[in-house]
Amino acid sequence: PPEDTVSLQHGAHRSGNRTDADMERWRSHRLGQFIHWGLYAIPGGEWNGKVYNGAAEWIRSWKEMPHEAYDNLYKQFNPAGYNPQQWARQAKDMGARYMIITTKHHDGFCLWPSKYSKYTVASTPWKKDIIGPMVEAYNKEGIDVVLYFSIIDWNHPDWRTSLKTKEDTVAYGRFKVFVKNQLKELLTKYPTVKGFWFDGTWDESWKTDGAFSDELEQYLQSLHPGLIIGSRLRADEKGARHFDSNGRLMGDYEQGWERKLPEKIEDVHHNDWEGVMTIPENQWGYHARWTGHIKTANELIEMLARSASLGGNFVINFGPKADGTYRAEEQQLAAQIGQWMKTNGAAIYGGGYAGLEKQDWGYYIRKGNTDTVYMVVCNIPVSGYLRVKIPPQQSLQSATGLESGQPIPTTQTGRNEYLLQLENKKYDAPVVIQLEVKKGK
Ligand code: JFZ
Repeated sequence: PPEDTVSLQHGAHRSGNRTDADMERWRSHRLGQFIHWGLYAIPGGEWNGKVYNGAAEWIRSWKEMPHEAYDNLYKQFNPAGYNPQQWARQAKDMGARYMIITTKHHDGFCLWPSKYSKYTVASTPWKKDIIGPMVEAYNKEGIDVVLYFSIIDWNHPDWRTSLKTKEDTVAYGRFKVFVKNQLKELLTKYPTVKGFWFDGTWDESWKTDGAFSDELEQYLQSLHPGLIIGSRLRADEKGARHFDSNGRLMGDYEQGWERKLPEKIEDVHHNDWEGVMTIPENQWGYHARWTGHIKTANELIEMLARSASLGGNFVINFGPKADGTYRAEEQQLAAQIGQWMKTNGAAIYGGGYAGLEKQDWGYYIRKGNTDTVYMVVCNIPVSGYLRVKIPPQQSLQSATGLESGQPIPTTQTGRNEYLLQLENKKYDAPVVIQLEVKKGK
């Protein structure tokens, strides 16, 4: 850890990762599902016959769409196909161990009937709570729920991006009370949730009030011991975000990996972290017309393996349609990933950094603190040989195909280097090999 050079009251309050059972559990999940669902699913990236090229959930900020038109969309919110049990089953079948749901995105629309706002599901033709049945259904499948909450609130009259006048400061003071009330309300209504996923914390108004972000974090964790909150909520009193002015991580894990992932362990300093990923290049909410590159199941599986190999969780985003059903592409990807996870999930769940030198064929993942190390082979060499380098004082005891259960032919070529020979056939998904690597000879 870096030397502290700045004296801070609202910087990091902990050094190193949390070691309690709630955090251990979160850390073992490795695969999560993100869901962006809200009023933006109704236009689905199109307005008045024109296509918005930005992220669908940002359409309200598009000059072509009048705010008034957006702000009346709630009158159409009536997702007849909303089936939380089916959503949860799909997530379970994909292999997700936790999920994150947008309770309120930047537009301010609440998917729960908040008593602090009129702009909620209660005012829509649907009338009913969306969040409660979702939490229940996912929990029934054994999936933990984390609540996404945007600090940016385009609907609230007291929300400000910056505080220029005395009136701004007074209004923002009221806004902070509102935020605190809504968060307490969510924890009270849905007591089984495991964490908050904060977003929209980059405005001047928020960044320059590090003390409030600190107090809020401590307040929420006092209401709900074990609650997990990523670094995105926090700023210190100097305005440094995620990492305080001494370079120490604030919050329970590094939450800056958005549509990008670390490449090496130094990028994450052995901190807990989580990466969130869209299936198209940059769409979170439902967009009727996906364009550009759409990730395949194998790409997402590779990203998942990379994340686990660097000690992080990987979260795949879904944007359900306004009627509460999923587009076919998302259903298919979830099923394909689930099929792979069924056979190979042992390499992912509870996996972490292995401490072995990275090779071009893919990723090493160590099972907890054990001698078991998995190789997730994503790039199959034309030679069929996979190089494995074991540090001195350690020895390779065995190499077994995870799916086949068969030993992998192994030749020692150097002092502690081996070539593992893959069966010569066509592979249509990453292959996993289980190694036993013992300390001592
Ligand atoms: C935010 C939202 O604006 C977006 O709509 C979506 O909800 C996403 C998950 O979060 O977008 C971000 C947040 C963080 C970064 C970039 C976009 N970032 O850290 O680079």
